[in-house]
Amino acid sequence: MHANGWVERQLLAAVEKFGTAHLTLIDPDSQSPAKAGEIAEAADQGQTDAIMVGGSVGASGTVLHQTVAEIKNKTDLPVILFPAGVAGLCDNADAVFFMSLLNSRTSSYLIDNQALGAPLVRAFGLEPLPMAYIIVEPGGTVGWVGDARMIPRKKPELAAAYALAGKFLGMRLVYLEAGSGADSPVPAKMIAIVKKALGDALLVVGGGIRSAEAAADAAKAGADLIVTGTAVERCEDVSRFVSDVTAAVHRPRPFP
Ligand code: 1GP
Repeated sequence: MHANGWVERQLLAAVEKFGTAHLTLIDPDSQSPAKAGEIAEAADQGQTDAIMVGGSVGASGTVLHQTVAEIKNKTDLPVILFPAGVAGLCDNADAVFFMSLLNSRTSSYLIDNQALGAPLVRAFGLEPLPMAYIIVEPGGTVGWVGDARMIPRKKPELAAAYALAGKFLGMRLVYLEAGSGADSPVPAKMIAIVKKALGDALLVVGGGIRSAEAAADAAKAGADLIVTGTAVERCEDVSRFVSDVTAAVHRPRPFP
C-alpha cells in the first residue's frame, strides 16, 4: 500500500511484524507534561508502538506543546497528534491523524477544521495520516462534541459502509471509536465485518479497552491497531499494563 512518511511506514511495519500493534493515548488535560513524559517512557518499556496525544477538551496551546516536548524527551517512538480540532495541532509532534468524522452531522468535524488545520500541518512539517473516524455507540464525550450520529452497536454493516466510503475517498486508516472510557468497547463482530470490508487499509480500534483480554479480543476480530488511553492513565504500573496488552496483541497472524 502507498505510504507517505516514516510514521506511517513504521505503523505498517509494526502491523506486519506483530499482526496487531498498540498505541498509547495520552490526553494532555489529564496530567502534567512531566508526568505525560513518564507515562510515555513506561509505555515504551512495555513495547507500545507509538504515542498518540490528544483529547476532546483542553488539549491545546502551551500544555499540548509541553506535553509533546516531555514525551519526545523520554522516548524515540513516533508521536502522533489526535486532534479534536484545529487547536489540537502543534509543531513538535511527528505526525497527525488527519481525520474526518464521517458520521458527524456538522461540517465543522467533516471538513472545516481540516481546512483550517491543513496549512498548519504543512507549516509545522507534520506527517498527515489520512483517517476516516467513525464513532460507535455509546460514543462518550467525543460523540457529543463531534455531533455524531452514532453507529448503533447492532448495525455493523453501517460501520462497514462508512469505513468503505472512507477507503474509497483515499483514507488509508479507519478508526472505530466507542468513546474514551466507554462501558463497552466496539463489538468484535463489528470489527470483523469492518476489517473484511477494508482489506489492507489499517483498522484502528479504541474506546473502553481496559484489559489485555479486551485488547486480545479486538485483535482477534481483526483490529490492526489497538488504542488504550483511560486504562493507561488509571493503572498503577504503566509499563506492566502496557506489556500485558502488547503481549496479548503482538501475535503474528497465521500464515495464510
Ligand atoms: C479515545 O479510543 C480512545 O479516543 C481511547 O479510549 O480512553 O477508553 O482507552 P479509552
